Amino acid sequence: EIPPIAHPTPEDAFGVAANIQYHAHYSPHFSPSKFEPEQAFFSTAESVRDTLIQRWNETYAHFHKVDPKQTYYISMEYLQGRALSNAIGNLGLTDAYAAALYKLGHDLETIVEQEKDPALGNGGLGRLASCFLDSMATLNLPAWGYGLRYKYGLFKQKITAKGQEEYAEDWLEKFSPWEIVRHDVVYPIRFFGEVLVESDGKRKWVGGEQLQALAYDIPIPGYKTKNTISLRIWEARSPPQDFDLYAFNAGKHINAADLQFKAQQICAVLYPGDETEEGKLLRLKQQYLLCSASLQDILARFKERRSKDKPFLWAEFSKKVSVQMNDTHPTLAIPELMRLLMDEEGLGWDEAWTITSSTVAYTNHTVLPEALEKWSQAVMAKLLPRHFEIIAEIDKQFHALVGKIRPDLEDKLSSLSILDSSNPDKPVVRMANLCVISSHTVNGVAELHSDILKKELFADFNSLWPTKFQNKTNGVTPRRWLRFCSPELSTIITKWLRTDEWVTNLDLLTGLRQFADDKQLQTEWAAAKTANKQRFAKYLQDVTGIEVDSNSLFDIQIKRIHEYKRQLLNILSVIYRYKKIKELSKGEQMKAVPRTVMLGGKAFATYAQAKRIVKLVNDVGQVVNNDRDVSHLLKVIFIPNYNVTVAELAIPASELSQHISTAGMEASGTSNMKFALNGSLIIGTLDGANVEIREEIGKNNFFLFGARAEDVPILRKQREEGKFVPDPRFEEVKDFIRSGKFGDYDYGPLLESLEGNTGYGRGDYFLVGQDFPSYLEAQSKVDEAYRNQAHWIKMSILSTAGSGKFSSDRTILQYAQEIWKIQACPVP
Ligand code: 26Y
Repeated sequence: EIPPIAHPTPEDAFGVAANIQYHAHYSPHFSPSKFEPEQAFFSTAESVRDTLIQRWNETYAHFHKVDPKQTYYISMEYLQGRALSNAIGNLGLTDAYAAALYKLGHDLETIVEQEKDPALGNGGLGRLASCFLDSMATLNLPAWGYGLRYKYGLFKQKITAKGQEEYAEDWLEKFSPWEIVRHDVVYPIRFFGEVLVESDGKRKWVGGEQLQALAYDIPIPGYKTKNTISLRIWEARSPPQDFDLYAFNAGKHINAADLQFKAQQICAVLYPGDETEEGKLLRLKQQYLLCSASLQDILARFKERRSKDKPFLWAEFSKKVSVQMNDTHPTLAIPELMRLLMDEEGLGWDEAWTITSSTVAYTNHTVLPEALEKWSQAVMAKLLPRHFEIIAEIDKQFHALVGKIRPDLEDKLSSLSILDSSNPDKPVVRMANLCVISSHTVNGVAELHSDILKKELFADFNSLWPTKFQNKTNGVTPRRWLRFCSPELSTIITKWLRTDEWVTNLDLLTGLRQFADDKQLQTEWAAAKTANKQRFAKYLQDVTGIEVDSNSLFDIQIKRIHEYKRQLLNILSVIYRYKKIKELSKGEQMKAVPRTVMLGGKAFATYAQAKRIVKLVNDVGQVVNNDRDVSHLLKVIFIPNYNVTVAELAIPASELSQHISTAGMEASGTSNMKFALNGSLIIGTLDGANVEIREEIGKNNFFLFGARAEDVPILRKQREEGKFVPDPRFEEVKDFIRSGKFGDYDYGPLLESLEGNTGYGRGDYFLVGQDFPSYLEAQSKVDEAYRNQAHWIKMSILSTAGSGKFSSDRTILQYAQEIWKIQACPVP
């Protein structure tokens, strides 16, 4: 009998240390002479991975045995953040690893900081996917994630005198200890070629380019449960030489190295620039690779689980499988499932359609027209000829259906159909319409957003299929976003609630309300916030060299830089504040509330206006921070290279956070939830999930301003009619920038976007001028409120106390019950 392998246990720091040392010696990645933090990180991670692999295997075996219905979450993006502290936190091994590392001459904090933050996503949508995985595992749900293994994630942002500069982020530079390559999980992927009709009428996709998708698994541990699920990411590679040479020979002689290189390009970068045709094609290849590999894998698992004693029935597929598409990026899952069922498995159209349309569901994350995906029909037909046929057939059948059951909608078909050929030069495939038509459920990500989907974007679809549309308000994982990122506040919460069950039952936070006036709690709360502020101040000093006053109000806006998110509104008001402080007498200055305004976020590399905003924030900072008349009352800091790791430091330190998008434009927002959870008060518009956050934590604890979503079109129209009269303070600030006060950079195009009556990039489409006065008033209320520290702390406690709804556990449970129809499957 071979004895079982010993795994680290919480009580056994010596065992853990031995295990780390084992990996340092026998899984070496460095020369053996040193055991510095970097080496210590990799061996620690490998030690943790042992436990993860064990649990991953047990979970897989258990799911296989029970054969429950399983969900597959398909997403082009994941923003996992660092894994080490999260993994040992979820496993309950933090103290054991801290003690073990201490015995080995290291401290856990330093070791944790060695890890690269894998940024396989852009922003909110990617981070949401990662929070969802954490909740799926924690709730013991049979669910998996599928994604792509990009070699370079989101670029690294550096700020220079020119503004934002982008650098490649090589998260795999020294390999990732968390991924397990699955050499036995490989699927063929085809591009281009043609569709042949065989003698029996069957259609077959042949020829073209062939490559392979290779699986890597990243184990995702749940919190305080054995269940450990998988994020399976695909890498593209060219097939071995002796694979199918048909395509090879049909083309000319391409040498193998070329092919290898070409295959590697597919997963080279997260978001290839798609200004060029080549870039567009690459992006479509990525989407197809993700969908095809994932669906082949899903079908294989379905068959495998049903094959032994109970042969599988295709009719049972949607009772065993549910597929969630994270926005339209994985839409090709629809025609790919149809193709696999018909062409590979021999099913007829009707059966394949019934299966597909009862399996897939679609989440919409944006109503911005420029983010709604449309693919050129020509490109699609060339790259994926069989899929284009299938899409056209789905569209044809949809037209027939409308003619039959809703003839009154026939004149709307031009906007409802999947294929849009209205512009004969550029016929396109509307991916959102394909998703809505083919999915059993479509959901938005906050109440307001889901209402807009039903009433505006998908209004006619909603009248056709009213029960198809749902809302699933986003959430965030309380593990990463409170328990682990603010241990100080967590300890206080646990002490006052007399339980740590809030970590998996976030509604328990309401129990803090009864103590909101308690002086003792307020003192402890303020101390924890101060500690977090000091920690972040030290970080800022390290990365920017700017000294920050930890007693000032920490005011933070961190998110992607976008005109609709209105970082411009923020910085314009900062300029106004700067001017007013300069006008104050010494006596008046004594009464002013010192503030540190921090902004961070990446601008898409080709988004010129967003980059100008980054530049302006930095230029304003230069002037304000070096002006000795004001710098004790106001500092402006651009937080460089914003990512998950920076967020984990910034959010716990924040006292005020800004969620100030033009109403109706931010689908949900999720950082608003993280800030509220950490007791940071929100200044914000009635947009996205702000609406629900304000309801939950109470309107007295929310600094509201700005136009409402339903008024936005009216206000834009009034503006077009020349009826808008700008506030003099708004004009004053713009003039101040024009005067050259912030340097000689040409801010013309940025300021011009705020002028005129109409036109894209003009006419103040995002209503900055409109909302400026009410924003300034809300900011004054913030200052007023901050003067009464006891009251501010009370509001901060009430903010945390009211955040229970925004746990991704709640969100995922709703998806599980109302869309996926899956049940928990805990490993015994
Ligand atoms: C196809 C391409 C143009 C594209 C690529 C990425 C389009 C959109 C995206 C990403 C969108 C995104 O991150 N949306 C955000 O999703 C969050 C999670 O639901 C929301 O909280 C947030 O409001 C929304 O902007």
